[in-house]
Amino acid sequence: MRITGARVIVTSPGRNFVTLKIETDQGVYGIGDATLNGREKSVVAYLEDHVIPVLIGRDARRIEDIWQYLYRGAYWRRGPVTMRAIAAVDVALWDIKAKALGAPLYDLLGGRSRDGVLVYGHANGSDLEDTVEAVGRYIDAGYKAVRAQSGVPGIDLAYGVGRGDMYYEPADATLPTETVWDTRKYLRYLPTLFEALRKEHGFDVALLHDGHHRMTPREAAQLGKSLEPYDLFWLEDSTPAENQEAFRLIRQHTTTPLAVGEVFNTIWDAKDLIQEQLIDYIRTTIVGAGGLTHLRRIADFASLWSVRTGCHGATDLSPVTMGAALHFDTWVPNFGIQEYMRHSEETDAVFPHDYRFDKGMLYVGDTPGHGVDIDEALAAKYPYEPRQLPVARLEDGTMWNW
Ligand code: GCO
Ligand code: MG
Repeated sequence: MRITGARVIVTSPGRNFVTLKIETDQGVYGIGDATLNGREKSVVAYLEDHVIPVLIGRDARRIEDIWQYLYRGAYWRRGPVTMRAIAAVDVALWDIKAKALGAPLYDLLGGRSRDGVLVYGHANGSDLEDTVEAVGRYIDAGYKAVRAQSGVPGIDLAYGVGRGDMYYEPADATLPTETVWDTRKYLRYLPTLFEALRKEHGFDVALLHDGHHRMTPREAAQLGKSLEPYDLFWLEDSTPAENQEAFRLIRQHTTTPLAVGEVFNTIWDAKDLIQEQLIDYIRTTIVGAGGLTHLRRIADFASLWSVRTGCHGATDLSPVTMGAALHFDTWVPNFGIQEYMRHSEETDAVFPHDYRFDKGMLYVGDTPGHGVDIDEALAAKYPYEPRQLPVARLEDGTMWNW
């Protein structure tokens, strides 16, 4: 089965998405997501200039060999741009193989390990009361797990807050929005938020929180400790993880479960975190970490150390990644949870898909492949719109982590 063509489709039905479509001489095609939020065009160029030319004529069934060719052959390894381009090719090829065999993708991975996939939604509020209500709306909508982000008293504009409920979108402007940050205010406030959440909603619902790389390891340890009475499902990205050892300090001081990895690209970013059992959940996902071929490797390695998966699933990952991730989640033995931010209706229409939400779970259907397609005529009606992610500064103007 020869690859006869490959094209990049950029569309912006509410937000930007980059999609790779690979065609074969047997009429079967596959699609993969290559979206890198705020840096979309760099992946488009990488695919068009350096990847597509070497794909033409190759045997589409040789997924592993093509992965190794693109990874080793580039010489310049890893990085978000390279690994997203490889992910797009990899997912499109898995899609093709599964379609050609007439099987849903999870069957090629090893078959179903579960009926449905536990997901968590994003509740955002501008203050404590607002956030307690927002979490309530998710519980009413059937969610069993909810991530709670809240405005912090005394901080004007912080991450993930008060910009719409179900359709939160951080890439909100042509040039980066500047947000303000103060960790001491946040550390004082957050336990009061989770105390109120547990008081109002009880302990059955799983609650999660994202620190978005804002704390030092010591501060993260303090936060984890102060949240212990509220039984979090996880505390995510409490500190940056370029230095994997940083998590040792956090781990020594708290039993709050730790999750990290949405910005990781390969197993090398997570190796020490996993094998030293410094985290509980690994957040790498298909589009971020080189596709199913590499994510599967990370998950298998993680399973040796009782680390479970918790794939990134924000709206900047297209429905193509969501569909492929759900097939992965349906199979992976050490599954933890899947992030699920609903896409807009415009996005859903451009990417018809075979997955559905019911009572806090997502279910994939039995359509051959990963079950997500692209309506190219509709996609063409939404031209690219430059958008960038925000940045954060401390109150004195110092640049901080976002
Ligand atoms: C999450 C993330 C996102 C990111 C976004 C960046 O946990 O879902 O932190 O909200 O900020 O994916 O593009
Ligand atoms: Mg996050």
